Amino acid sequence: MLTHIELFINEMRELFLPDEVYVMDGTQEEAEKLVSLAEKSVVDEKVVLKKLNGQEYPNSYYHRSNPNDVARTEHLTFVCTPTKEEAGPNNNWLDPIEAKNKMNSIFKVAMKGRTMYVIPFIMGTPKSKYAKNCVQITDSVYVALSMRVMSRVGKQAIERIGTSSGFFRGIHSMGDINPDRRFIMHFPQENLVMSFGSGYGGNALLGKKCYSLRIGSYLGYKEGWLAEHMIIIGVQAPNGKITYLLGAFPSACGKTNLAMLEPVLKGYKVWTLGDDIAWINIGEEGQLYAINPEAGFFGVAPGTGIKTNPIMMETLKNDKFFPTLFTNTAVDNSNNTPWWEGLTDDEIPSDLTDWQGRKYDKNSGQPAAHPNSRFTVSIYNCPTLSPEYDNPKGVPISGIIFGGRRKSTIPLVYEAKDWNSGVFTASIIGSETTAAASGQVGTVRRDPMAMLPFCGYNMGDYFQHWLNIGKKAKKLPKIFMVNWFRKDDDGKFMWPGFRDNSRIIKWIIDRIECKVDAAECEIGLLPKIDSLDLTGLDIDKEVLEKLLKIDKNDWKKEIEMIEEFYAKFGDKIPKELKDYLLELKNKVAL
Ligand code: SAT
Ligand code: MN
Repeated sequence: MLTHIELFINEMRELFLPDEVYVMDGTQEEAEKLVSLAEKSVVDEKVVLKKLNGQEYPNSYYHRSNPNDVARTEHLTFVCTPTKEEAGPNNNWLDPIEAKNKMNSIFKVAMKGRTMYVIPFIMGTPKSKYAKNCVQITDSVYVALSMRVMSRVGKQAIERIGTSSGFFRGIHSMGDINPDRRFIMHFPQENLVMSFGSGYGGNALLGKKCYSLRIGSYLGYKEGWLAEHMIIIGVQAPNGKITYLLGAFPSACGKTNLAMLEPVLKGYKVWTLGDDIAWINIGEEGQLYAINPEAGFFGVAPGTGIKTNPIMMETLKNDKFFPTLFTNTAVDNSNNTPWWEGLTDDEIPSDLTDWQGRKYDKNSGQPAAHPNSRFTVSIYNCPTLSPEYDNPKGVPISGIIFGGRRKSTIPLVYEAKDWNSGVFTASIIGSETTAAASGQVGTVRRDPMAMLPFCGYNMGDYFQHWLNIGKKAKKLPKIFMVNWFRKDDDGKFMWPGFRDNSRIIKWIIDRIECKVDAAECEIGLLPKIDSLDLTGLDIDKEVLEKLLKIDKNDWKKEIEMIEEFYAKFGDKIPKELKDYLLELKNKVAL
């Protein structure tokens, strides 16, 4: 009898009619073989991978994508639930039968002349009961190699699946990389994603946003856990005690930098467990435990440098894992290394090839690397990787930090009074758009829990699910909101940010340990200035007061925006959250 994996492979072979089928075993030898194949393959008129300078960047290869395929395409991403209401106003919706017919017709014969790669993989550490089994099909060797970095690919996944049919199925083909025929379709009820026409991370590495967040959040809703867009860190205090925290931030808020923070405070150290996704379960003693389902970082290159994130630079230069990929950065021809804006403070190298393969002209006014150019690197390369990263139980979570980029209104940090008001706080996250995101620069976009593009079901139900987790768990983490980006009247940042953010992390830990008092205000609990560790920081008391000030007029405007946002979800917004909003409205009206 054929196993369900074999049946799936046969079905895919008949649909796609590839010239060859290759099942990945996950070994280093295999990766070397696929890399050398990619060095000889031309896709979309470009060699798929080019070797970079191995002395500077060990195991590193360069990839250039089609210029039309450089980011997630949210308008072409669908959640195909039986009813539109289940997907909610936060998702594009298509009827599942219609969506499948559409995809099956564009998939037909799409791999003729190509190899079909079968990628068995596990999201999560193999011994964990929280880990999930998956199989992805793709016709891109670049995607296959990227999956090796980002997840646990190979035989162990096949063994774990055995004869069961209960694994995630991800079906991907590059097609002709035509943005008019590019679709990323999710079928949460069937544990299935179909993706066509893009090789970009979030569209094509189906274990990442598609499975670990959109499908994962739906599974969590059904099974009583949470799939979140969060970093996981362990903060070690001078006494050696490690406190595990989660952090959720919309894009362009320094999430990856926080995951690898080098605290300015003496004796503190941050251990990295994840920079993007956390799966949170109710574990021992009713406490929340988190695992990072991923095995690598798919990070934005521009802005990553020795000053902003030295740990990531070390990660990229580490030779532990094969391979590391750079996509759509520029290349410095003088030494065959990847280059991007913000890598160094020095002058721009004189002989650069830009991300589109052209000789770079410094005076063009354009960046040499694409603003969303990326590196794909194993988490095992990270020098601050927590020894607990592979713990099958995950790590016990004591605090959750939410944040956004706001020039006003939101104080530097505050604590929610309890779980439910924390859920409210997370549900109202807003962030100003930066040049890196599409749309108008500087407008506030609501992004609850930083999950708006990634929640695979109705966000109103998702809020209720968060409240329910609070009822089920016995020992809940404290919830905090931070805003590193407040500006003064001259438009200057008031808080130094970066490594100094460790001062706020310390306050958060002190609150978790009930070591310091806080001051109650309309929105929650604020630090008393003398309970912040400001050793070695030159900052005026007035500035700190402003950073921690609640301006009722700002909040009146904020509440109007929140009401507008909540209204989109109609009756689905839980009563608890509506009540909090009303209570807050009354408080700031006084
Ligand atoms: O590929 S990801 O979706 O993880 C990165 C992004 O575009 O946000
Ligand atoms: Mn992300």
